[in-house]
Amino acid sequence: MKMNFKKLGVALSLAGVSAVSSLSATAAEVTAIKGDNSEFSAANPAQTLMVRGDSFYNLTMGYKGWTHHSAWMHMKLQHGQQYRITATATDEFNGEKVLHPAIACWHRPQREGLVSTDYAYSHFYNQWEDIVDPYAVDEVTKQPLGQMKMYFIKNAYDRDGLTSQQMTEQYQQGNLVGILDGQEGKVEISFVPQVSGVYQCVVGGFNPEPPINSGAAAGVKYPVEVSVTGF
Ligand SMILES: [Ca+2]
Repeated sequence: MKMNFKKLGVALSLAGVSAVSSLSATAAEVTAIKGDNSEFSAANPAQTLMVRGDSFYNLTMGYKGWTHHSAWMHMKLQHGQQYRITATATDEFNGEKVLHPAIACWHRPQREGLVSTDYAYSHFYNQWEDIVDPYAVDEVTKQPLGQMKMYFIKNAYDRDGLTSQQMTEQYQQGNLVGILDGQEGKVEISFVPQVSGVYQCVVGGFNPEPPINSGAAAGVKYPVEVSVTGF
């Protein structure tokens, strides 16, 4: 029996060493979005962003958002002010808006030791959770970038006129918020920051309808006018 306990002790301490070394070796590899990360401010509160119709909720990404087919935005917001972010698809097909825009926002503090807003955590993103990791590196250069800290605020997608409502059970539990505001192709969210600082949002398309839901048209990015009020 004693022998067995000794062996067990050795095995446990080896497991401990292995856990520590694997922890330091498993940095999150984060992906650059610098070319697709627009700054919004009082001087530049409205811009046209380009997104794929299926970028916010995509089967091939496990129903998560597709980082490089969505558009990213970042801005400095003040505690206690109310901000409204509006996304409107501008293209029409046979007189209908078939791209349903969606938005998700996070508080993303920026200071030394934290990953810049020019990086997304992965090639896919969860649309409703905090994204926190103690150790991130650039996926290409392997340069250490610091800690990833994104604290979820809220999300919404345009549900008006949406006929393709197939959603997995997980997504029907209120994690993604469908908004009916009577205007197809448009969605908006508003919130009051609890702390002043940098906030980052992603804009994408949710369950596109024909003719942009399949074939070559599904691989195209379409314009979405995005505006922020409250600066
Ligand atoms: Ca709408």
